[in-house]
Amino acid sequence: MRNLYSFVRFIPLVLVLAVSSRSVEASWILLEDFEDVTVGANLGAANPGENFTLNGTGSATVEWSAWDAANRAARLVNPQVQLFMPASIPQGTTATLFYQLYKPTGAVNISLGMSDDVAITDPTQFYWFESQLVVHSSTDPQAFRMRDGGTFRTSPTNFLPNTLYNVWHVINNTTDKTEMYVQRDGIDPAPIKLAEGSIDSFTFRNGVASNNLVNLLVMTGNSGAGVAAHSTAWFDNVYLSTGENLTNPVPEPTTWAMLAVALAIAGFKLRRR
Ligand SMILES: [Ca+2]
Ligand SMILES: [Ca+2]
Ligand SMILES: [Ca+2]
Ligand SMILES: [Ca+2]
Repeated sequence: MRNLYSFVRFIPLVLVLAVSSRSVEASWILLEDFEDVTVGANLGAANPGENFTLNGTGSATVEWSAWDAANRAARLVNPQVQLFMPASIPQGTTATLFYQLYKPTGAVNISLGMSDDVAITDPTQFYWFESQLVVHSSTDPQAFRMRDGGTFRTSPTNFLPNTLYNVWHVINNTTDKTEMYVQRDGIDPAPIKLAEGSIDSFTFRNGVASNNLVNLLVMTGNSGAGVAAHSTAWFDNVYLSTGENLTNPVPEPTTWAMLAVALAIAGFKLRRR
């Protein structure tokens, strides 16, 4: 009883340390952070720890990330990667898709978003997308582009190399439109809304339909002139939230560090009794 009491006494300390850092909104659901996947493993090959299906002729593996040597992330190497996993945004609802995106120096061709197709097959085609953020220009720096029905919109905001980005798609599956935001992690004070001029809301790639979005979809290609056949792009920390949610769901390392310190103190005090 005495041990239990002494442990319970430290719970307020743990809580204070936890909330003193960024609080994570409860509405986020983690789809994948790759932390439970073996480093070097191929994604999509019925790999324990993730739910992706992999098509195409490129490689997609889990590696220690280029921006944080203690973090695992997906590394996609062209010529052609098509990865998808179940993620649900029912017809008539709004949800927010979050992920982190990174590339080394050099032009890439990568698209991320959501599909209404259950069975996604031909990795040379991009018509599987509904909500779609694209980086595929041949010059570096590369602009973020937003698929808007049958056309691409171009943002003045660039996808800079060697920089970790937080990305949000606010997806309205009533109007079948997406609003997109990016933020350089630890640099931009707030998410930047992607727009071409006054156009900042983008119709699903195949137009309006009364159906559910059912898959998260990530694709690379080498179709853009200047995009190296073996260019590399990374993504990580895929989350989904109901409604519009522009908070950052990724736990800050300091949160876990402080929690660990608090629990260690509590455990040490327990052992001394
Ligand atoms: Ca990770
Ligand atoms: Ca996992
Ligand atoms: Ca479709
Ligand atoms: Ca719809």
